[in-house]
Amino acid sequence: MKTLQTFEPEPALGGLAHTPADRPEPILRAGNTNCGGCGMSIGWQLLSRAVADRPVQLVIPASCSIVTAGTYPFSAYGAPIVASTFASAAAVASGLAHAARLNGEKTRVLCWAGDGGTYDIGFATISAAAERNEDILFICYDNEIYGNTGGQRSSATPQNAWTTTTPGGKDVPKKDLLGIMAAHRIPYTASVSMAHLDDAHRKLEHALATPGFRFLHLLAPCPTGWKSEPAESVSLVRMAVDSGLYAVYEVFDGNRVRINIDPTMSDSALERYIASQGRFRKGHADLKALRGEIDASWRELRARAGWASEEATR
Ligand SMILES: Cc1ncc(C[n+]2csc(CCOP(=O)(O)OP(=O)(O)O)c2C)c(N)n1
Ligand code: SF4
Ligand SMILES: [Mg+2]
Repeated sequence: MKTLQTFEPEPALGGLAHTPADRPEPILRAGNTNCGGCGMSIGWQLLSRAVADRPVQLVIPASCSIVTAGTYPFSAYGAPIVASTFASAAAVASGLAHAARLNGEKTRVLCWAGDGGTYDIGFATISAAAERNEDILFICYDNEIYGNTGGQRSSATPQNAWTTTTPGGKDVPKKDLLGIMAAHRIPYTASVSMAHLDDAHRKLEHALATPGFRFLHLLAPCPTGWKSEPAESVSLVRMAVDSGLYAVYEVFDGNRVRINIDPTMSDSALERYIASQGRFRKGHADLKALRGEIDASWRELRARAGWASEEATR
């Protein structure tokens, strides 16, 4: 049964500001329409916990996340949300951040977008807002496909993954968006694992408190698109981290790199990660080649963090 609640805009402020008293509930309310085991839903719970009673405004471009909101006058969200086009999300958020500053509000402005909206279609305004160092926290929940429209490939889709537009498996690797965002020399760039809650919470807290453009990347399993078990979403992220596939690190001002989790580089975690997802079941995943690519990317990351190449501890 749906339990969507009515969203009543605050007349004097156009519905865009709220005080802590307005949100005694999580940002994403219970009874929303997301699939079971949706990593994006888990991401919202993490964000809600970090935001706590801070006043926030959110911009969400086209994605599963904006479908989640429901139809006016209902909303599954317990915070003010602007639904934007893909291309304008970071520009809309820039405007909101400037308005908040000029009005003397303490509101934090956040963009919450999928990989399609971040890596691909919205990238121009994201890059521009990052270059201007706008006071925005941009969070990309990355389910590695265009989930909302039926599971087409994005530039975040991993190599060999089956999608509706890569029926033989994607033939090029995932784009290194974290590296690209860090190259903008923004104050804070980090990857967030939903399987490592203390680290995730610390990063969200830091990102909320830091001024300027901050970028967080959240690997967000999508049971529907990944053809995985809903109950395994958090375990899948843990496997991705343990195997070295998902590097958990942060970059300050584009140059100081800190690795947060030193993975065991477990081959069995990598095997289980691939075997647990139907999107890799077309037989194209080459584990040996994947291991080689993971090792190479870790050599590079370790060098950037100032670690000796074989250093095994934090
Ligand atoms: C310019 C434009 N092109 C295409 C669409 C159709 N569209 C809506 S949501 C979506 C997929 C979004 O993918 P992503 O950003 O990864 O979010 P997800 O659906 O996976 O949550 C697409 C292609 C659109 N709304 N606007
Ligand atoms: S399609 Fe994927 S991202 Fe979209 S609501 Fe379902 S599980 Fe979540
Ligand atoms: Mg997506």
